[in-house]
Amino acid sequence: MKTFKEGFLWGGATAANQYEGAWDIDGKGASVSDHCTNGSHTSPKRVTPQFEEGTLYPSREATDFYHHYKEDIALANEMGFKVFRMSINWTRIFPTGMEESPNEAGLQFYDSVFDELAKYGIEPLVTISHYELPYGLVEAYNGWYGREVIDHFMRYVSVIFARYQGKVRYWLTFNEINSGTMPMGAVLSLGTIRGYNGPITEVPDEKQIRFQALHHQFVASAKSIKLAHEQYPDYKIGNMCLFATKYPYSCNPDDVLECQKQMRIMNWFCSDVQARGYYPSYIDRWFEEQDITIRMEPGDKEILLEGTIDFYTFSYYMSACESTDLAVIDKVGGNLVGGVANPYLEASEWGWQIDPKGLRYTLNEIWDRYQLPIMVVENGLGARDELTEDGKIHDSYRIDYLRKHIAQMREAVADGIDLMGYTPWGWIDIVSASTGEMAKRYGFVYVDKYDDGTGDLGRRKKDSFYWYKKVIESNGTDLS
Ligand code: BGP
Repeated sequence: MKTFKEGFLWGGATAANQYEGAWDIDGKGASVSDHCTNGSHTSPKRVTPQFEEGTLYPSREATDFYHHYKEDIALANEMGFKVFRMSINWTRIFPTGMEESPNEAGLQFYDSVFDELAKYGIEPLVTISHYELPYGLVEAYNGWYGREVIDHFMRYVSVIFARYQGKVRYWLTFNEINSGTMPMGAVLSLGTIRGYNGPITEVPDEKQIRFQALHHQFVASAKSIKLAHEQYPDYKIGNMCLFATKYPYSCNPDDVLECQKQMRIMNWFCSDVQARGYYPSYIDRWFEEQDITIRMEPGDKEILLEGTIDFYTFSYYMSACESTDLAVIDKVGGNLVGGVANPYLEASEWGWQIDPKGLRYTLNEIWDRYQLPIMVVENGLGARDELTEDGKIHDSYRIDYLRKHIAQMREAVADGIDLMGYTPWGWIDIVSASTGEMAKRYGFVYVDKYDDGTGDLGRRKKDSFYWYKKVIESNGTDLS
C-alpha cells in the first residue's frame, strides 16, 4: 500500500499579519488586519477605519516573528521541517499599496528570513496575499472591488518574484480565496469595507460587490501565474482554498441537492476557475438567482485560461452538514462559515466540528476533480493551553487531533491521491484570524503572549513539539 512519498514536505504554516508584528517598523504601512481589534468567541473582533486610543490591535505585535525569526526558524529546524509556510506582508513592500517603488527595508527583511531558512535547507512556501491587503487600497478603491488593484498587486508580485528568485520556489497567490464567497471575506480577504466600522461578523452581505472583487482576484492570480510560467520556470504556483466540507444532513434528496449547491459555491467555485481556467457552468444560474453580474474586460477570459495553477492547496479544520429542514437542527460555527451540526462528530471549544475522516474524503474529491498534486497547508486544533508549574504544556488533545488527521491523509495517499506535503496551522502560537485572540492556540511552540497584550514573548516547547518531530523523522509512519 502506498504511503507518504520520499521528500514529502512536512512543515508548519503561519501568516505575516498574525505572526510578524512590527506593524509600523522600517517603513511598513497598515493592512486591513492592522485595523482589526481583538475579540473572542462570544464577542466578535471589530474593524475600525480610525485607530481607537486604548483599544488593542493584536496584529501590531502579534508574536513578533520580526524580531524572533532566527530563534523560530531554529525551532522549526529542530522539529525537522522541510517546508515553512509564511506570507509576505504586502504593506512591508508597498506601504499603501500604491507607491511606485518598493520599500527596500521590507524586501531585506524577507531576504534575511529566506537566507535563514536556506541555512537549514528548509523550503519556503510563500503566500503572496494572506489577509494583508494594504488599508490604503481599501480607502482608495474599496479594496478588490476596484479593478485598479490588479495593477497594484501585479507591481508587488513583479517585485517579489524578481527579488526572491533562487530563494523561493513554491508560491500561493491568495489565502483562502473562496472566503470572498462569504460575507466575512469582505473584511479579511477582499477589503470591500470602505468606511465600515463594526464587528467583522456583521459586515453587510453585498454579493454583487464581493463576486466582482473576487473576479479581480481571479484575474490577478492568473496574471501572476502566467508571469511566473513565462519568466520564472522554477516557480510552482498554487491556489489556496478554505475547504469547509459539507455532508447532506439526511438522505432526503432536498438535503443532497442543497449540499451539492453549497459545496459548489463555497468550496469548488474558486478552484474550478483557478484550476480549469474558466467559470463553471453551474455558477450562471446561481448568479442569476442572486442578481449578480460580473463585469469582465476583454482579455480576462484568456488570462484565466493562461494562468491555471500548478498544484492545489487548502485549509481543512472541520466539516458541517447542510439541510433544507430548518426545524431539525442545531447550528455549528466554523472558520468564516458554519453549518448544521453533525450528530456523529464532536466540536472544539470554538464550535468547529472535528472530522479526520472528512479530510480523507475531501482529498479524494479534490484529486478526482483536478488530478493535480495537493498540499494540506492548514490543519489543526485551536485550543486553550495550560502552563504547568514547571513550565510545561501537556497538549495531548492537540496531538490526538493531528494524529487522527495525519492517519487519514495516509489513507488518502493509499487511495491513490498525489499528496505533496502538510503544514499544520500556527505551528507556533499566533493571533487567531477569526477572533483576534491569543487564547486560541494551535502551536507546537507556546508563546508567552496573552489577550490583554501582556507577555514576554518567550518560546516554550509543548509536548506536541516532540511528537511532531518524531512524526517527521519517521516520514509519518510513527504517529504514537
Ligand atoms: C484560516 C486562515 C488562517 C487561520 C486559520 C485558523 O481561515 O487562513 O489565517 O488563522 O484559519 O483560524 P482561527 O485563527 O480563526 O482559529
